[in-house]
Amino acid sequence: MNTVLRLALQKSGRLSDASVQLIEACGIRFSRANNRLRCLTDNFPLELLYLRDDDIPGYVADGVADAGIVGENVVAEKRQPVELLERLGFARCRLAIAVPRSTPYDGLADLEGLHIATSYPNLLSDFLRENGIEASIHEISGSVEIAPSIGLADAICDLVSSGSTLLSNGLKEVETVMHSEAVLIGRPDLPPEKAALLDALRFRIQAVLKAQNFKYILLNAPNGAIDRIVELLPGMKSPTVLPLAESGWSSVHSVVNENDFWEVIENLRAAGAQGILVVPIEKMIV
Ligand code: PRT
Ligand code: ZN
Repeated sequence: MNTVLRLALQKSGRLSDASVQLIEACGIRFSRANNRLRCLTDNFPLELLYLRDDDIPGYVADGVADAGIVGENVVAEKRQPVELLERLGFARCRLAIAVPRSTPYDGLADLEGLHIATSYPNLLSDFLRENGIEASIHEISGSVEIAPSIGLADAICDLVSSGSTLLSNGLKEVETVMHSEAVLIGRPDLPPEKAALLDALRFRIQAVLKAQNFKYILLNAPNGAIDRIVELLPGMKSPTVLPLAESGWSSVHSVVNENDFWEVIENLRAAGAQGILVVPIEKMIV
């Protein structure tokens, strides 16, 4: 039988759409029939399993799935023997401790003796132990943010992204326990044929992620400005410089990192660049 790699994705939730989009951006085609919990892809030896996110680290550790896409927070909480292979850059959030806005808070010592409600008892107890704080942990599985207002806890430890849920529940964020994003995890002991498939998938994922961080840039400049412009645009190896039909002018092509994009553009304009075009890159193989 041909080897197929089994990849676990969240069935429905905050990770689902972005996980599917990432697989599609890797050029892998599939159609998911309604409510099916597994599906084979058309043009890559890959089977997708749709699971609850909490179950993904365990299924990967047990070998039911070979790899999975899940929040780093869930991987850290579940403490299963899986390997973190790639950070995927979506579903960014933080696990944070929050107290009612009316509670004075000057630092970690103020958590001493409190009852803290959370769905992340392992991560919270590690954090409290590392900081020498004795507090009691009340594990609940959902709606953590209402625990203080119904008298169930003095504080909470929950995921935060925009902060608006805390705000609307009269809470303030006081400590960060961990930062998280979606990650690709894998079984450490994959047989060689499956390991080769996982490597091929990772290669495609890396190309997609790199492309997301870079833009392709084209500009025109007088020849006298080219040296300075080339310095500002290192590119993948070095920028391409082509003569324009108008003598004394050249066109420069390169890639630029999303993070320092605006600073680079301003510096390029100051150096004499004109007609700057910036276009997205679909895949980037370096
Ligand atoms: O059904 P299943 O068990 O699969 O899903 P789930 O309900 O357990 O998880 P889901 O879909 O809510 O979240 C999946 C993953 O998304 C999490 O494990 C995180 O890795 C990531 N993620 C990113 C978040 C958030 N941001 C987030 N804001 N998960 C949950 N939240 C919740 C948070 O718990 C709180 O209730 O959103 C609220 C806070 O959001 P803000 O924007 O108001 O701060
Ligand atoms: Zn869950």
